[in-house]
Amino acid sequence: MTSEKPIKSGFVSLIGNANTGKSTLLNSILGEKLTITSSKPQTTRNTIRGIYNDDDAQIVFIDTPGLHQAKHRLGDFMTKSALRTLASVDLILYVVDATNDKDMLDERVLSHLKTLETPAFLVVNKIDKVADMPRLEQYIEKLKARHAFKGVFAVSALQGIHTDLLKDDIKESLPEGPRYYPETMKTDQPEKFLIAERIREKVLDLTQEEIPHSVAVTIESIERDYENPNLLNINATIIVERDSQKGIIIGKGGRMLKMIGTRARKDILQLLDTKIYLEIYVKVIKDWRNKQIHLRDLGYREDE
Ligand SMILES: Nc1nc2c(ncn2[C@@H]2O[C@H](COP(=O)(O)OP(=O)(O)OP(=O)(O)O)[C@@H](O)[C@H]2O)c(=O)[nH]1
Ligand SMILES: [Mg+2]
Repeated sequence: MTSEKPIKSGFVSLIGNANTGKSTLLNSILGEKLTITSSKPQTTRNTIRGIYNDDDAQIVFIDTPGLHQAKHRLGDFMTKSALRTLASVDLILYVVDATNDKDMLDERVLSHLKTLETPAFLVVNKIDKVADMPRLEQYIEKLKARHAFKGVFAVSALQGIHTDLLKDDIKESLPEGPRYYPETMKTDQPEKFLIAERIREKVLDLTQEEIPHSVAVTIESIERDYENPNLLNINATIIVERDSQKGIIIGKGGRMLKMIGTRARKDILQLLDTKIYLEIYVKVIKDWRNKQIHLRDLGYREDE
């Protein structure tokens, strides 16, 4: 072994209600887009590790699905897997939306935090959108009275306000330890997952109402092109729950699917830094969100 100087390292879980900006915050601290984000609630469905490295620290962030009242087995899986991460991490970042009063004082989360020994930072996000600062300060006082947070931060994940400060304090709070992952590794997720998520993000951006929640994406194959080794051929499938949804995803004359494909291709090109050819199919699996067997096949596994 080399005589490396000791570093700070540990695991940090991001939890909070849907849409509070957990994934945006993670991407901001990592300095690049790892997890997808959207204005629709319940964007993140799996727990995803994002690994931050510098000379004197390694922080393994765990982005989790937003907590919500589950109406489907999928939702149930999402909330359970988010909460399961909490007992075994070094630090919890409880992310709340400064512009949403209901979100700010969520009794369920606060009482759950009390049952844990894991220290927690309160992260009040989206301060760029707050008009009435004194009112926000009052809320923060109320929250502080409800739980002994180890730190309290008012940030904007989107604009990078105070996120460096938060990162430094996270580092400070971690124990000395090893690098759990190689320095070059950015996530525990395979490339296929990251690609599928980029496609799902475009569906979330372009569709409304129940469609975003009814969609899953799988990658059937990724192959280097025989004739052009700089090109990757990617075959993906968008899965929906009903025939009518299939119609919406394809759109008039295939226009919607084309738009999804064009936007996803641009994004995946950045992710992989190589040219790609993207072929997307659309398939109906009736009521997949409520069927254990489909949830497993689509990567929403209880045991992971
Ligand atoms: N104005 C503002 N918007 C933000 C900020 N952070 C996140 N957002 C927006 O809030 C929305 C939700 O962000 P996400 O990062 O997807 O939220 P999340 O908590 O991961 O959501 P789930 O995965 O559904 O639980 C997106 O439209 C973001 O652009 C912020 O600091 N300021
Ligand atoms: Mg998210």
